[in-house]
Amino acid sequence: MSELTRPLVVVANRLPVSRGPSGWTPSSGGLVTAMRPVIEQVGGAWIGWDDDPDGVPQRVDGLACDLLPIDLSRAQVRGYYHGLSNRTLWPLFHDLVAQPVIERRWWHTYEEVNRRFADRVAQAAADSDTPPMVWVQDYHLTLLPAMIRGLVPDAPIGFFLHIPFPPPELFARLPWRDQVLQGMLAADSVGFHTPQYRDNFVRSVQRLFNGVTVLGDQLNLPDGRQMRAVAHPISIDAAEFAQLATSDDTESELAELRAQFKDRKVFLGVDRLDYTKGIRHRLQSIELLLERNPKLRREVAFVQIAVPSRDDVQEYRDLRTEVETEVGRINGRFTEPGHDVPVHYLYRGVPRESLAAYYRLADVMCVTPLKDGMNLVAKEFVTVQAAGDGAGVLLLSEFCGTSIEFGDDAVRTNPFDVESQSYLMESALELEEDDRRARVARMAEVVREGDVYNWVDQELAGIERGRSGL
Ligand code: GDG
Repeated sequence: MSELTRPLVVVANRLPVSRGPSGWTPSSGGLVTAMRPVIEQVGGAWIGWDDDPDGVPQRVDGLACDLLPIDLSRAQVRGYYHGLSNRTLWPLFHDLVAQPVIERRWWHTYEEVNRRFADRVAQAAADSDTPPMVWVQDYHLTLLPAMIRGLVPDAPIGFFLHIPFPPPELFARLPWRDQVLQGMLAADSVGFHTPQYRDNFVRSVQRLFNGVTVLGDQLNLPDGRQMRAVAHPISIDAAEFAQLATSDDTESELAELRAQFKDRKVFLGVDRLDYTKGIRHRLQSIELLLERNPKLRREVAFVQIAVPSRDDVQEYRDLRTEVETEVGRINGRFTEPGHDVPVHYLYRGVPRESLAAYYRLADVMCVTPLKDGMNLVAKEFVTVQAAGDGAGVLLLSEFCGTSIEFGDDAVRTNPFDVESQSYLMESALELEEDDRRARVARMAEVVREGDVYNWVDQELAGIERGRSGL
């Protein structure tokens, strides 16, 4: 574990807690799990937007840090979150798989909200004897490192981008490209999932600013400062998922699912309902597959778990309509009298044990985004499969960060080529069982070796190193 000598302040769009029937609990994501031991060791705070009408408690059992909420007005949420973050930056950073919307008033709100976050960091720093290490997460807060640098000059600052960084010629379309880069460059270390995103960032900096020199990971800036741009692939808590894979609850869910899908091969998709995830293209491939192979209409089932996401945004509501129309059309065309429908569509999230049971059940896991920073579903799937001695195939888009780590052990697909993708789905069913099991085991080993604890260590050590100019 990282040897931090100062308190840590994490800044993210949301706070890492959620309110359930039995009160407030830490959220279940990997980032929160991995941060827990570090925060327990050095103490600190987490700053994030909170919209709970009754407010968030200052502490929640199981998370040893102060929760410092930021409340935003409806107009701020519209401009900063739904607008600039999710309708401008999100599509632009995902290689324009949807058209970004450029709205100057959103930009002003984005600046204003980033400033609110920075002021909160400054307050937290004022309460601490030594300047804390500040670790900023993601595209909602790109301006924050520069703002914090102005308010707390001695704090080591890190920034991690959870989504891709686009090629310079796409990034250059952003009217506020200089401000975004200046914001990020003020950090001591800026982290990306892959060397390609990192290089895109560095090339954008070189294209837009004169006098920047690059030496390995280090950038020497015209004002004499040095900082680092690094590739640190995020991951999951592999041990926790391996345990979940064979828990009693998962086993009993799995037994029910196996009875439900008896004698059928199961293809699985698990995604937020987002246009970057390639769900429509996937359904089109399924349609072609069933068109070509009447026999498969009874022999396979496609389960798509589509977790509701950003349904305040028009593009996401449109996507839902398109996906549901496609599911209806496939089932309408290919359901045979007296038999079950080929596509099972769940528009909801499921509990973790059910998710693990679906991962174990799947014969082919379809992770086919058009663009995805990393994609943790793929890592969770191989981990759960391997723990259950499974032999499921991972059909994996070449346009996500995970594909770099898994190489040819996944069946790699170009999701834009829906016809080839439909043939790959077919051939996935034909791989030998021993081969499939060996591939899963190798991919799970890759995940085990680079789990989320490892990622947190790399990131925090990188910030220290960036700060000290090493
Ligand atoms: C962003 C980047 C990057 C999904 N369905 C259920 C459920 N999930 C959980 C999965 C997984 C997480 O949600 C999704 O993570 P992804 O990485 O796949 O995708 P994004 O949400 O788009 O995340 C991405 C990530 O940030 C981290 O940097 O990898 O590229 O886009 O953990 O398990 N969890 C439960 N029920 C569900 O139905 N409980």
